[in-house]
Amino acid sequence: MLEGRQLGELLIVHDMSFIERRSADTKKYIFYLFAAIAAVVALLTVVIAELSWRGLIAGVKALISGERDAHALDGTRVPELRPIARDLQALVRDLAAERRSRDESQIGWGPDALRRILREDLKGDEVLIVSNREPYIHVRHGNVIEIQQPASGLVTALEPVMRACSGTWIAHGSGSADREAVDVNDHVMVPPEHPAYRIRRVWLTKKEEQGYYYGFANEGLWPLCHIAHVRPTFRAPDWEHYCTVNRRFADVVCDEARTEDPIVLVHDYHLALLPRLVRQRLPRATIITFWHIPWPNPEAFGILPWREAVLEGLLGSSILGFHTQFHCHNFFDTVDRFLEARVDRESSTIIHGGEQTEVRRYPISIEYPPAALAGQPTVTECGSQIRARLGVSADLRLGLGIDRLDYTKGILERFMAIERLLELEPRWIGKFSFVQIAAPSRSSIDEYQGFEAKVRALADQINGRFGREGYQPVILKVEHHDARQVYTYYRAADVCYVSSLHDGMNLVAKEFVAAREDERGVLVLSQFTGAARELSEALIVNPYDIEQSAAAIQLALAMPPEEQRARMRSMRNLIQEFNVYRWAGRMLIDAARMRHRSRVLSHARSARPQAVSR
Ligand code: GDG
Repeated sequence: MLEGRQLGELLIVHDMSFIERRSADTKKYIFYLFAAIAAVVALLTVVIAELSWRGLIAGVKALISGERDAHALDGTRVPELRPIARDLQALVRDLAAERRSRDESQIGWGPDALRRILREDLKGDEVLIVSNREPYIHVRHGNVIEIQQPASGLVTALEPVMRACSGTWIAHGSGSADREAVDVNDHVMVPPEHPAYRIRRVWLTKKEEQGYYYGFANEGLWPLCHIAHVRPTFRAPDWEHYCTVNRRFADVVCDEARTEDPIVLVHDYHLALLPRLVRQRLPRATIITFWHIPWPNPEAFGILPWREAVLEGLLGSSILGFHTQFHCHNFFDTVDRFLEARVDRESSTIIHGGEQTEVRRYPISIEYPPAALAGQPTVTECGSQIRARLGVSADLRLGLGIDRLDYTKGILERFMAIERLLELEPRWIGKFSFVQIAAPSRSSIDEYQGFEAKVRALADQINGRFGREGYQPVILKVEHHDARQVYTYYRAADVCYVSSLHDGMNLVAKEFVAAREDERGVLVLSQFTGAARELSEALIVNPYDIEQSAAAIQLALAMPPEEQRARMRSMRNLIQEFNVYRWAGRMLIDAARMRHRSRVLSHARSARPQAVSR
């Protein structure tokens, strides 16, 4: 029994250990089973994640190499990766834009390049240009409406850009037949021969035009910013009109904008308050303001009674452009002096009221080759045509000046230099004449009327002194010429003298060079123009120094053809390379970069809370 019991117990013991062993085996089995399942699940997760990541990386690689459309990544099947994918897309676009701006010299700068930037970098975003001056003016002469292009550096530069970009150009409708030419929305398509973009005209009363344009802009800001020793005039009612008209332009910009983030290109000193006014109503707009005239030092600017308002207006811009670095520095100094703002010269930025403005140098240029050059006769024929038109002998050497009739252009100093040349080198009497084309400008302002009278009087004095039957040393033409005629003159001249007392850039200097396919002719250029910083092969003079200027004209008239050619060739290369499309393209590329950055930032912000909630 015992044995049996023992056996039984043993059996029981045996059975118990068997059961325990069975249970341990089961546990182990379950453990391994779970471990195996966990391993498979982990493996699957890794594989899926790896595949997704590879897909993402492949997508990114494809994007970077330009093989794949940016939107392809939106389709990534892992929802958690979508915000990252979107940020990466934006980053890649940003990098591409940066890469393009670094490779700027590799781009063939023309209308197609601008269109490509608009299409690819800016995704066809809306572009609005705003300026006081319109590119085409409808003028009534009896029963006939004539279309004129104004003599304006701003129009010369922007018109080809706008032809390439389409879009809308908002400007003051100043012509006597402008109202007759527009549709019910105040739009008119231009250029008349091949409509490519539209003008939206802004209407001003005579009083407003008088106060805003002639008064504050041209009797106040224009002399304030140019060191030409004409005292600026500031009148409170003019300022009121300036504010009213800037608000009117801002209304029209917001009215024309079809999107909440258009690119608004604001031009010049007539619209200094506009950037801030537009920013308040379209906070997501990219506003690029270009100041076409010099920016003075803080002492000079500081006399403006409304200096803070003007600075704050301009700082509504995303980007503010000047022709030269010198003017950018003057602007930094001025803001530093008069506003509570963080001025960072290192990064060329100003932070004011929590908003950032980039201040940059964009030297303006011209279309190359200029449209007005197409179909011109040869240089020799142009020379003969112009001399025949002037009624002078075929071998008369010609000097040339082309300007708006403006006291900043140094026309009086130019004539004094001609007079001095004829005193010092009488051999030129009868053999050399200077043709001055002076397009009437702002003639309702007293200062301009007085200036015209002085210019006419000095020309008469020199002609009285050195002229004779059939010979005038100074041939003065106070009248508007069309652009083709202007270019015929450029081609006919031996010397072009640009003697500005102060000038943002001066496009006449660049046009003269562009007109000379024969690589002949000499440019005498004032050191106080923005152009002198680029065209160093010109004969650079101080126009106040009459002796030096006379000597430079003498040097120009005596310059051997090989030297003329070498200087011209170098300047022509520069203008060809840095043409107006590049000027506009650089600003648009910078705008694209800025827009991409802010999109990346806003994506990053919106992606963060999403990730947490999941
Ligand atoms: C401002 C800045 C800056 C002249 N007469 C006639 C005529 N013109 C054309 C010239 C040239 C333009 O006008 C003048 O350009 P500028 O650059 O010399 O001068 P602003 O008008 O003062 O221009 C200046 C410019 O803006 C661009 O930023 O360079 O510093 O002051 O294109 O050819 N054109 C026609 N008839 C004329 O009688 N058609």
